[in-house]
Amino acid sequence: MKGVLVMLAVASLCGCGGGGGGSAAGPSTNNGVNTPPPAGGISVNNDAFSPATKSITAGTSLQWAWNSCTSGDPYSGTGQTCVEHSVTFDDGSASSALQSQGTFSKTFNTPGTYTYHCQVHGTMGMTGTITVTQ
Ligand SMILES: [Cu+2]
Repeated sequence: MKGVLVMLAVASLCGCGGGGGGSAAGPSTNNGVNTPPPAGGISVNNDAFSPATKSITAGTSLQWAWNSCTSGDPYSGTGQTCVEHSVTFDDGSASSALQSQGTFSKTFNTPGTYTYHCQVHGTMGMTGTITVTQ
């Protein structure tokens, strides 16, 4: 029984075009890959986390998914642009990179209230709160 071709990983959904540019604050232009958040996940939109507040039980792994690519630059109005955002925890615990697409996951094992913000837009109100209960 030969000839059974094992499907090569179709997992290469890589849109890997953009290098993500160096400047910390500027939007980066690339092919625009948005990632829908999984059920129960959080969408990283331009200037807002959605939902901004979330309650989970201890041991839950949460995923943030970047949806910051738009067909028009949200600031200048033209072009395809993906804006860089971060999920940065106020307590200094593990956080995402400053990135314009992709995902970030974190598991919360200890009950408490965890606040986070975007490095770039936190002062504009791009903040979130995770409440972890037993
Ligand atoms: Cu941001």
